Amino acid sequence: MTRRLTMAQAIIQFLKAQYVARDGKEQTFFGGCVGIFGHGNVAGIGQALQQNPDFPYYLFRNEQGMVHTATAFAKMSNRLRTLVCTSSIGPGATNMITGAALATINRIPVLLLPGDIFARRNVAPVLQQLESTASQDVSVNDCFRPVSRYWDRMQRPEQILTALPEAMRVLTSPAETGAVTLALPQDVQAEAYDFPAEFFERRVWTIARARADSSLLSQAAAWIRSSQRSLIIAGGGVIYSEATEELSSFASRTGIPVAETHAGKGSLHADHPQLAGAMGVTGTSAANRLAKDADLIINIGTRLSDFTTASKTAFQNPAVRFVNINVSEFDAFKHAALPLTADALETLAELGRALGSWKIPESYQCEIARLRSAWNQEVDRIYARRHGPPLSQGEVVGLLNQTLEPRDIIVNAAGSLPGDLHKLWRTRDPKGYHMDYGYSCMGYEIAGGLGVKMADPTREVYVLVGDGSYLMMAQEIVTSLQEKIKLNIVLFDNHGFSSIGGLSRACGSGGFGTEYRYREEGLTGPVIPIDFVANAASLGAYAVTARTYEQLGAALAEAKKQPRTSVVVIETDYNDRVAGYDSWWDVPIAEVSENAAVQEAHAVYVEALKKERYFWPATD
Ligand SMILES: Cc1ncc(C[n+]2csc(CCOP(=O)(O)OP(=O)(O)O)c2C)c(N)n1
Ligand SMILES: [Mg+2]
Repeated sequence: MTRRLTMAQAIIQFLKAQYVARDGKEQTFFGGCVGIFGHGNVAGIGQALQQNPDFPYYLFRNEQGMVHTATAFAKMSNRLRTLVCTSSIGPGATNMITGAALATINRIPVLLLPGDIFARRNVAPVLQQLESTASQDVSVNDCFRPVSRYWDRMQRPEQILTALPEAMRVLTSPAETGAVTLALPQDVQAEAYDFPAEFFERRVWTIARARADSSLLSQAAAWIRSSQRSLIIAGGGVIYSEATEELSSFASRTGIPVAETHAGKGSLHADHPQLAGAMGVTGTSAANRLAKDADLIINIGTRLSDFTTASKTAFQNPAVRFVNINVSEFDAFKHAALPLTADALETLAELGRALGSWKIPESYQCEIARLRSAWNQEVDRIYARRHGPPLSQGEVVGLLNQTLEPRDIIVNAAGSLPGDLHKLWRTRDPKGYHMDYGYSCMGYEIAGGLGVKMADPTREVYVLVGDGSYLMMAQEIVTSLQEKIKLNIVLFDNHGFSSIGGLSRACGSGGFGTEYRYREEGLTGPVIPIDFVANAASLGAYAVTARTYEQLGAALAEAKKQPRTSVVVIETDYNDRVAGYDSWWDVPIAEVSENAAVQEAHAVYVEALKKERYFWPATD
C-alpha cells in the first residue's frame, strides 16, 4: 500500500501523526505550523498546509519572531509539544538562525523547515541563491548546521522516510533536543512519490525517565550524608521533568537549601523555607553566600552557565565537590562531578529513599533561615521604594509581583530586567517565570509571550520588555491581534540600554553608545522622544502610559480588562539599578588604555579574576 503525495504533503501528513507519551499521558507533539510564505515554500509546504486544515497554520510577521513563539510554546509545554516553522529560501530562512540558536542553547525542541535552492540546479542561480565557486552543494541553509541538533537537506522526496524519524528522535530526546532543521529544496517540495502507507500511521514517542546508575547513586547519597553544608542548584531540568513537587518535599525532608538558575526559577514556591533564591551573577545574597562555603553542590538539570557559576567564582570552599543530576551526560560531567546521568524526578525520589531520615545539621538550618530572612527584607525594601518619577525598575517589579495572580506568567529575556527579576520576583507557580537567559535575546519577549499563551490560553501572560528590546521586535503584536491571543505587555522605557550602560560604566567606559540620544558631538544630545503608546496603538493594541506608582496600578488594572493585547508604557530611571549581591561576572577589561577609569577597572578586574577556579575529580 502506498500513497502518492508531494514531499511537502507527506511531511505534513507525517507530522500530524506524531504523538509523545510521558508517565502514561499521550498528546500530539505538534500544535501546528507557524510561517511566512515566499516562492521557496508557498507552492510546496504552503499548498500542503492548505489541504490539511486540521493542522493549523499561523501567519507571522518575522521569521525570527515565529521561531521564538515556537520555542516559548515548547518551553511552556515542558518540551512535550512544539510548533513547526516554515520559511521561504534566502532571507526568510536566515531570519530563523537566531531563533534556532536560542532554541538549541536553551535545549528546547523546534522543527525548522527552511526552503532551499533547486536540487535540479539547471535554473541556478535562483532568486536569493548564495553562489559558491567551490561547490554547488552549498546554500545559506548550511548556516543552520552549528545551531541545529540535527540538520539535513532533502534532495529526493523519499529521503524524508529516514530523515523525519531521526528528526523526531532528536526533538523528543530530553538529552539531545534543540532546533532540528530540514532544508527543503523548492523543487523537491512539489515532487510526488509513492510513500509507504505505514509511514503515516500514528506513532507514539515515549519520553523515557532515565534512572541513575545504582552504585553512583549510593555514592551520591554517601556524599550527601557526610556533607556539612550542601546546596542544591535547580535548573530548567527540574521544571521540564515536572520534578518541582518532588524537589519541594526532598528539600523539606533533608533541609538542603535550594538556589535557582534562570531556567530553574519557580522550582520552589517563593515561601518554601529552604528556598535561597536566585543563584549566581544575578543571584541573592542568601544563595551566593551559601554557595561560597558549600562543601557539596547538587546540580539538578542545569548547564552551569557563567551566570550560574559567577564565572567559576561562586564556589570557594577548597573541598567543594559536585553531584550533577542531568539527563544529558555532557552536563552531568561538568565540574568533574559525580555524574548521575538521569531524570530529575526519578533521581530525587531514589536519592530521597537512600537518605532516609537524614537531615542537615541544626546550625546550618539556622543559618539558612537567617540568610533567607535578610534577603526577604532586602526585597521588601526595594519593592517599597518610592523613587522618582521616573520610578525605579525594582519598585515596578514589586508592584507587578503584588498585582499578578499566582498562576500568571511573566516573560522576559534581555536587558536589566532579567537580573532584577531573577533576584526580586517571588514565583508562586513552576511556570510563572518564563525567561530566555540561555541566549538572552532582545526581541524574544513579545514573540515568546505569544507562544506561552498559545500553549496555555487559561493563564494571563505578562510580557515585560525594555525599550531597546521593543524597538528590536514588536511586530508580533499584530499576530497576537490576528489570532485574538491577548498579551499584557509592560514596556520599561529608560531611553536606551540601562544594562549595558551600567556595564560600560563598570568597565570604565562611562556608558559610551548606550543611550538613545541625538548626535551632537557624539551621541550625547537630548534624549530622542519615542512615542511608544502611539507606536503600539498604530499596530492595533490598547496602549496607555503611566508615570507614577498609582497611575501604573490603575493602568495595569485597565489593561487587564481589555479583550485585546495591551501595552502599558512606564518610564523608569536609567541610572537607578538594583545592586549585585556577593557575586561577579567575567567581562574582560582593556589591558591597556589611556583612560584612567579603564585602568582602574582593569586593576579591579585582575584581582577578581584570581577567584576563578578549575574543578578536579574528588579523591574519594
Ligand atoms: C539581539 C541582541 N542584541 C544585543 C544584545 C546585547 N544587549 C544585552 S541587553 C541590551 C540592552 C537592552 O536594552 P533594553 O531592552 O532597553 O533594556 P535595559 O538595558 O534598558 O533594561 C543589549 C544591547 C542582546 N542581548 N540581544
Ligand atoms: Mg532600556
